[in-house]
Amino acid sequence: MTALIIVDVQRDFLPGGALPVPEGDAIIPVLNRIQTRYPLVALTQDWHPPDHLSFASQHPGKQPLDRIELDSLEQVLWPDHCVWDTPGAALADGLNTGPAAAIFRKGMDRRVDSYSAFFDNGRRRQTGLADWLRGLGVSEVHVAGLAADYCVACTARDAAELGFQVALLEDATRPISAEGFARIAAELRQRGVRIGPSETLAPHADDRPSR
Ligand code: VGL
Ligand code: ZN
Repeated sequence: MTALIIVDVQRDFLPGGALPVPEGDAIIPVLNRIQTRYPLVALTQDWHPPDHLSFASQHPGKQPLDRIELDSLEQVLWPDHCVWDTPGAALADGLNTGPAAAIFRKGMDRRVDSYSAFFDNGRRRQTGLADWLRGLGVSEVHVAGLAADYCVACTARDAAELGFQVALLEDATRPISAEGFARIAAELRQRGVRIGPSETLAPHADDRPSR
């Protein structure tokens, strides 16, 4: 079975939000269209405490996009974003969340960032997504959402490493940096991740198991 994982399609990552991804809103109609072609859909939410240490505001003298070392990991500093239970952390208004079976939240530990939907960046803790997918008989995952060069790429990389067949739906994601995504896309392809348009990669309606 193939699952669709929709990563971090939240208000703060859309134009006008705290950490806007250029054209981030353009993926919403695509996601709404393709979701129903999957037998299983999971959503993720970036979900930070107000004092999360990925926020530049927690490090006097630092600016967003500066890099620091955090708990012996390199950390990009971000504007305050996706603070749990605030409007900016809400799923995008236009996103149809009806078909989703579950929402996995990540980034709650103040001391470590969590780009991947599977693990924190230090790989100390799992989110439970891998076991949940396996328990439901999923062998293939398709990844979409925001941002292509951070949370979407890390989710695709970890899914491949965990043994899932992986596709990244390029028309259902947008990067913060196009150059950054080009670099990571090459690495993902080397790891066996297929990257292409949803039209060719997403299952066709008649592939769905009958109910
Ligand atoms: C993300 C930066 C910081 C993402 C989350 O969802 O790609 N990027 N937190
Ligand atoms: Zn974040």
